[in-house]
Amino acid sequence: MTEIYQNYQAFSSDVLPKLEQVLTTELQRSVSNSKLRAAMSYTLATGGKRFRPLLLLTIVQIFAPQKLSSALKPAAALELVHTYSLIHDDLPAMDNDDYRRGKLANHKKFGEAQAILAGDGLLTLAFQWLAEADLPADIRIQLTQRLSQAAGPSNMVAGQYLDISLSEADTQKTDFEVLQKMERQKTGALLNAAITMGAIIAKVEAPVDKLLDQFGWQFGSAFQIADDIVDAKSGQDVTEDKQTYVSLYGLVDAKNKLSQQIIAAQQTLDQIKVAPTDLIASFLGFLEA
Ligand code: GRG
Repeated sequence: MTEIYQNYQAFSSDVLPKLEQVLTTELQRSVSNSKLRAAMSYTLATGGKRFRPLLLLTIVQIFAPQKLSSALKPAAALELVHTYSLIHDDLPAMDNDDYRRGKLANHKKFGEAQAILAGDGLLTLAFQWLAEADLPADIRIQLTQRLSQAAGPSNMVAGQYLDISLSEADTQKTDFEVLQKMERQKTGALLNAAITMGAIIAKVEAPVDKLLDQFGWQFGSAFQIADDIVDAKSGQDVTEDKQTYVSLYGLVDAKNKLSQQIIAAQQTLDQIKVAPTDLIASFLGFLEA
């Protein structure tokens, strides 16, 4: 029987253990080298919020709850890509961070070459899991297209490339458009993919699919501003030459921008009349500063 959830809390506490189960058992099944598997599962298991898979599963729950169990593997694939990006982002050649989520970064725990390979393994495995998902072939092709487009050289990789170029450039301030493009590619695209992959699985039709796509970008933008505000409040990234919404506008204006983005995203959801969107609107609550 398909569950009807009263609120986001009830939904996530039911679905999260199922997602964790898929991540653990599928990783065990897919990676035979136990040392490589340990390096891959280390960052996967160290306290991520699982935002992206939860977004995907929430969309499926709203529009096609009977497909929730077959959406678990694509949702897990999304978390693999996110985890790879964090491992590679922490490397000395990139952001050079020794810690992630309060624990040693992957390369500090396992060594640099091992961390590169753990990231490579996670990224590649994500597409294996998409190909293996218990979904029709046309849906699996669409999911593959969407995830590779979001994670690859037209979005996340390009965003990271631009970020590194900006950090290395000897200029004072990045202008707003460049910062927005970088963050849209680097962070927004994968969050948008979480929502639109959910819509693909649930076979959401026009015009609602377009509204969800729009919501995905708005959510991604709000997420990034919220992340910059959290970093600034905790003293991270403010002394470096890194450009963020806070370094560009100051804390007060960044908070105003965040509020505007949250309102715009909620207005997009309000246009979706075919299904109640409260579960997905709950995600906006997590971003409020
Ligand atoms: C290496 C190609 C490549 C890309 C890396 C995503 C990314 C690009 C870098 C991460 C840098 C960063 C901290 C960006 C800000 C937004 C972001 C992705 C925050 C972390 O996401 P959360 O809050 O993380 O969902 P958890 O820890 O909950 O999984």
